[in-house]
Amino acid sequence: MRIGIVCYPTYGGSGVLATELGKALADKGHMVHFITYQQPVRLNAFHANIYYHEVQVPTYPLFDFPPYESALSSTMVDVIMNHQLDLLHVHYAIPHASTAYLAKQIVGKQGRVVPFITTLHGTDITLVGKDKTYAPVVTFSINESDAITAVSNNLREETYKYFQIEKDIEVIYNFVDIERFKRRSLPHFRQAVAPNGEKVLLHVSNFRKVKRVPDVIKIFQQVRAQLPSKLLLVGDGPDRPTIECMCRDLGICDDVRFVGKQEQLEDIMSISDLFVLPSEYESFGLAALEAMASEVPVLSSDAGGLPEVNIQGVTGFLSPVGDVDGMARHAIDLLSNEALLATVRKGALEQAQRFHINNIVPQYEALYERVRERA
Ligand code: GMT
Repeated sequence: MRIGIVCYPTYGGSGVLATELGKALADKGHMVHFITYQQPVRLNAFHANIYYHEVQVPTYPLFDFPPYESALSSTMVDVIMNHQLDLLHVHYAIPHASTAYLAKQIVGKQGRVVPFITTLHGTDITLVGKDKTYAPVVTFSINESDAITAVSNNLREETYKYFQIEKDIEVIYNFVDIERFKRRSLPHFRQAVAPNGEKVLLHVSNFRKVKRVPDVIKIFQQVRAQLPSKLLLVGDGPDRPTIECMCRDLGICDDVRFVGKQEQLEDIMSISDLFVLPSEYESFGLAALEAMASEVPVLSSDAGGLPEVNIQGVTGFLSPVGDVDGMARHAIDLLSNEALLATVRKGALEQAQRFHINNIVPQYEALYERVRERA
């Protein structure tokens, strides 16, 4: 098939998932055309079946807000017509679903039928999408999609709760490349991060409010008081200055490393003992799944779709949002009990296998076939 993938090219989960999906589809022989405003972070090597089309947004003094959506729709039209796309798969509803709808109408006038699939990822529904400024367009464009998928049952339910959706939303879980995230022994790296055999806690996010990064610091402070430990913070975002201040105020800067937007996440996960994700909401928690594939247990909140991924006592531990003391207690119990740690690490890997890329990508391919037949 000739598939157009539209996503955010950034470090966030939806862009990562879309890029990994495109790469997997290309490996299976499909021709994949990425349409984004920047090269996606994980699209970092040549592949004969992958094409990249950058959306150019010309500016003009009249525009306080350059019309990105128009530029994106026009690029979609151009790629559909010139590369004979069979379908578009857009990730994150805003604004990708409405721009795909417009592109579909335009090519329809030229006699081409190109269905589009919208995959809902999380904040496009639970945070931004339900804001009344966007809600009418989001509702309309989701309903106009030829198929809709959500990355967890929780996100599916949230979508029906907040929007008048008239169509079926299929759940296709996020996936992980188990081979890529297979835990490896990296003694020199581990030694550099934790020279005295400290436990290594890890958090990966975009440092937005929804991630509750201050809770990560509070949990770490309690763990560190009981067990020699280090904290690695991967990613960047608006809460970082607050977090840095917190670390200084608590006098724990020597044990906390901000490592920025790292691409070699699998190496960092390979030297970690516990992944911490105390989010206010998480439709799925892709980074937690990647950690589990690296045999890293997950300490998370029980918000949103996290209980579908992280299983209490099996793959890690869950606590109510904001229960920092409970999370710290779980972390200390786990990290101070080698036998329990070994069992939970095994449980994490087994659970990650359920989300194996080889199980999930065929679900998208089957959906593409059904949508094409119906078009
Ligand atoms: O985590 C973020 O806020 C980024 C966001 C995105 O769209 O890039 O992530 C969402 O999509 C991911 C991939 O499906 C999910 O794993 C994340 O749980 C989800 N984030 C939220 O729901 C907050």
